[in-house]
Amino acid sequence: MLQLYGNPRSRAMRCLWMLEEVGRPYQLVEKTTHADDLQTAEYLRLNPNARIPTLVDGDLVLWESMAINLYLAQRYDGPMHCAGPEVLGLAAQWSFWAVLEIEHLLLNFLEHRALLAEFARDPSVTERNELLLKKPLGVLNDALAVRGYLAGNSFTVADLNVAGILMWGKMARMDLSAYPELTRWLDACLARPAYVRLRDQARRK
Ligand SMILES: N[C@@H](CCC(=O)N[C@@H](CS)C(=O)NCC(=O)O)C(=O)O
Repeated sequence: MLQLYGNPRSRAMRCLWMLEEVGRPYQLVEKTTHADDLQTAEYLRLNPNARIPTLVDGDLVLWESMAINLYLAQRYDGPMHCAGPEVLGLAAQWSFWAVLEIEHLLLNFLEHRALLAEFARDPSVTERNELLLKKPLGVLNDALAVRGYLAGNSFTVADLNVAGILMWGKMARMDLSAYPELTRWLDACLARPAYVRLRDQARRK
């Protein structure tokens, strides 16, 4: 059975979301981000970066959340399967783009808006990051104005990988009103039953 190491309050959430969309049986092996959970000889053999998530599928061990999701999309038939090289290319494009252009800025924004202890929050960081995000979020908004989803007319792993990062903006209550197409699309992605199920499970814990 597929095994995913991680927890839903981390980047493993986007892989759990993908696993739920794919609908194959899997086991979540709970790992926190604490060093004593990750810096063990056993886990370092799976992921020498000592980070989560990690996917184990038989003899294959994969780390990097975006790669895990692109793999799962190719591995199984069904609605999340990339229908052709164009969809796969677009999914890779948007996944790399999201990691390189928005992930760090959004995580940093979330930390300084909500995650850090009050005394450690710096409003100048959120202000700066909001400004730096204007260009990439504009690019995303414009792409979504042309077609409803990132790699065609239906939800694919491209949408999941980008929305799996943009959900941090929602969590941080970032004002996204300047990006109406993005907002419409993000709300549709985050209303998917697979995501809602996981989010509700995580809230109950
Ligand atoms: N680029 C990696 C980043 C993985 C990552 O940084 N995971 C965090 C949790 S969200 C982690 O394991 N942190 C523990 C640490 O850095 O010590 C991915 O997308 O999988």
